[in-house]
Amino acid sequence: MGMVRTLSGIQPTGNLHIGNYLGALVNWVKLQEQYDAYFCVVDLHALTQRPDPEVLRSAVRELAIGVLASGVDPERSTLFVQSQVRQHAELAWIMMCLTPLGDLNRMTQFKDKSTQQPENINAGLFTYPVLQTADIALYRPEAVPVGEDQDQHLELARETIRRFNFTYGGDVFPEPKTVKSQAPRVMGLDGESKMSKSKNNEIGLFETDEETMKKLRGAKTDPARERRTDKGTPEVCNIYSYHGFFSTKEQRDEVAEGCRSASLGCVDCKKLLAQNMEAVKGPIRERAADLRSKPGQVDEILAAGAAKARKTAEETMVMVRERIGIAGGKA
Ligand code: AQP
Repeated sequence: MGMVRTLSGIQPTGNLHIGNYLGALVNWVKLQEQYDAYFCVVDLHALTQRPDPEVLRSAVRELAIGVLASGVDPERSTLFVQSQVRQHAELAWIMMCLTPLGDLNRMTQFKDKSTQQPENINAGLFTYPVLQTADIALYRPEAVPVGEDQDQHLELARETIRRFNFTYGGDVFPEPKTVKSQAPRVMGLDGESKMSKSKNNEIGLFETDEETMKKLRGAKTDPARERRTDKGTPEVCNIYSYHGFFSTKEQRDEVAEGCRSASLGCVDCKKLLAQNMEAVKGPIRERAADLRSKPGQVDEILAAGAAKARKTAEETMVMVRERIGIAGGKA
């Protein structure tokens, strides 16, 4: 029996941050060991922000480099760019005809994005979750790893997939279950919203430790610690939550104790964090630099990934077209 399939995507909308790394990439690297894994750079989704074409082209490449440098292995996983597989757009239209407007009206990400880009509230922003449904359905995965921010979209995808199976009699699509990572919602440096490429609250995966420390200096901590001698509560401090991902148990205990007793100042707490983050980010940055020096190799990986993805996607589309009665099915 073949391996169970998984699929996930990531948007080329800016620099990768530690929220993407902890919430998605760490999980992808683990999943590729047990699953037939498809990972996709979703450039069609990025069009909702109307990026400059050159900026988009280089963001796609940079993102692919970041994914590879984080440990996604092209020998084990299929890494590809969404726009290189035309079937995504085809299935999106079919899924759109199965998605009630009312369901899309409930999507909170649309409301957030409309506030973020009030001058460009385009239809793509509204139908974004339907393209995401198509991205998933096309590969018929049983498991989809995402952060908490994508829960609502995943639920919508499952409902639409159920509706397709019910309407067209079938077993074309399995219902994908959500796979949560160890860090489903990494908060931004503001401590108020999730870390996000577009919110200017992120720690970049490729940043040096000096750059990270500079950002950490201004980051929100426990508001009770106004002065160096104030005692704090680590559980309410965003910086302490980052220690949870990057520091050892022993270090975390020391930080917690130092915060409660005020024997450790916020600056030293942040320095330790920056140092531990660097131990993770440094090797990733080096691998990324190496990949940047070999653009041909990255192109080859993406071309091979797209060829494999197209084959799987077309197998699905032949079944779909046949079921719904349009040209290009087996019948
Ligand atoms: N803060 C986060 N904590 C945990 N997981 C996160 N993810 C994103 N932010 C966090 C997960 O990363 C994967 C890829 O995300 P994406 O870039 O495709 O989508 P996004 O959620 O739109 O990411 P951003 O950074 O917030 O981008 P913008 O600002 O462009 O919208 C997903 O699995 C996501 O859950």
